[in-house]
Amino acid sequence: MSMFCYQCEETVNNKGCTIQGVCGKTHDVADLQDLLIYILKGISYYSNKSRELGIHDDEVSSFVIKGLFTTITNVNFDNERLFQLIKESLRMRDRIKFTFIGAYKEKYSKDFTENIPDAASWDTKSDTDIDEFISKGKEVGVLSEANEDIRSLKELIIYGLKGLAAYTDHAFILGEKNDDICAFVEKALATTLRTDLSVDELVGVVMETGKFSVTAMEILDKANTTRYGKQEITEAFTGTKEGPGILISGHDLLDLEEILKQTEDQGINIYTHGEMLPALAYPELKKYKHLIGNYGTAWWNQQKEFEDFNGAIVMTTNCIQKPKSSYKERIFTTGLVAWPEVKHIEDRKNGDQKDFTPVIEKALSLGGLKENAGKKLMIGFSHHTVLSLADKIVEAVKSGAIKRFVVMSGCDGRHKDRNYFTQIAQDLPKDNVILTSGCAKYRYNSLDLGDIGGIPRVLDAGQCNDSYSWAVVALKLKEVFAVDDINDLPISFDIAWYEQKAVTVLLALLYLGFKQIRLGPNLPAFLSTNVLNLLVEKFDIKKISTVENDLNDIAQGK
Ligand code: SF4
Ligand code: SF3
Repeated sequence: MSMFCYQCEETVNNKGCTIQGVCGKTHDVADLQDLLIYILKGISYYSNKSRELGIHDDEVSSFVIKGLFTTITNVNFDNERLFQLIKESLRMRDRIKFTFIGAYKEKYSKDFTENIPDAASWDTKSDTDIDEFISKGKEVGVLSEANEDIRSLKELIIYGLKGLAAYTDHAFILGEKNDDICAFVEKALATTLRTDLSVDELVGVVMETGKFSVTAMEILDKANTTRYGKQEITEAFTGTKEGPGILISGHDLLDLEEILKQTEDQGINIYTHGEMLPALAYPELKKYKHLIGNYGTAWWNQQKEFEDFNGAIVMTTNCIQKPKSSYKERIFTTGLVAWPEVKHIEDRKNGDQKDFTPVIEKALSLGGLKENAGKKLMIGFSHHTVLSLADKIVEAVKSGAIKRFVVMSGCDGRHKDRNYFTQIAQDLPKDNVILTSGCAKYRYNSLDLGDIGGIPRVLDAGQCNDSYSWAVVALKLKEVFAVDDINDLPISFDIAWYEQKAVTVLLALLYLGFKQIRLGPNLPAFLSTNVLNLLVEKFDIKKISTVENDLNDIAQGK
């Protein structure tokens, strides 16, 4: 076994990637990511202790958030960047360690003598030797926890934290800071180093991860709407216009905004891809006339779609796949995304914008795209929009015109069995409304599923983090219909998962008390039999079944 990773839905045989990742992650990258997570735990050990003394360090906390985000599926595939990041993590750990040791001595007039976990004390012998890091990574990876159930719960926490960190990072970038989230992340990471915790105690941390997942989605929602306004119902164009183009993928709206500003009046058309589609519904982004529309579908189609897009491409967050030689020269990464030998647009310095000049020059040099008609996609149904239609929706529910809402949020992926979600969308009774968000929607958002009295049968709230909207809407419906239990509402869940942000969304839903969630195509490989039984017992969670069975269950209110 040269590596071990089972954090995403496409892991080999739904057990684990052991030679190299299905995602394209080499075993070296996997080991380096394992070491990075380990050092983040060590940082958190000191950070958490410092917080107990009333001290925290914002820079260290932001580093932990970015470090977690870096290890999400399909973000960073670059050994060299990870090597530098681990060295930086050791510096950050020293920094918070000295702060803590000094503060401790000052408070108690004695030295701190507690047994320090290896994650907080291990150091490199030579900081030029990547192999030393790789072999340490092998030693401290997922399987270093021998107890299968404890490992399962700890990894469930860590994967939840990764997604939560991604949302938090996006919010922080837009100026929406929240130290409570950082304090929790550090506490939870430090907890995963403990060897004395029971299953029940770890389940408690899992639930708390759900609670802070809600907070992270909430602050990101606030950050997005404060800067870009509330989403508006928008007909998104999905064709192409003649002329040079830039395609922006991923989740980072600020990157998109800066590209829009830097390309104004340059004759370049800007297109969204994958999870960037909802950007077309925000007033402060759609006001740019050269933001033309959306090109392509979900991340896993990118090799074909990017090859066909004769323009420059920018990956702002996950999910990048191995770039084909046909477009390797015209794809760029930025932020935490990295692929070896792919040009990287460096971070903002001193509050300036990123410099997207290389992307712009590349787009202008390529000759451009041809005119191509495309159909329109209806987007912009965040909680603000949906609640503004509340009277109409409540009336439709009361009259029986809408019988049920089916939340089908989440991720898309390449497995053929994900056709299940297309079939469910097609075969649901015509009085059911699909609530979606995340890239899962590409399985059905171009089908003509019609509307119910002017309410489209697919309501798209936006990116995966906008699943938050469905929680807000459900809580509103609970109030309007005066039901005691949120599970008494006519809402079913059919969630598609792939990477760790979907784990975060799932934990948020569980924290909010939603039960009978169907999840698929596979249940996470990192859930041990006992942990899965526990989730089934507590939340009645289940794997998606056949289309026929699940439609039957949905019809019976499950
Ligand atoms: Fe395998 Fe998924 Fe891990 Fe990649 S992220 S190595 S595909 S489990
Ligand atoms: Fe999609 Fe990667 Fe998860 Fe943000 S872009 S939902 S898979």
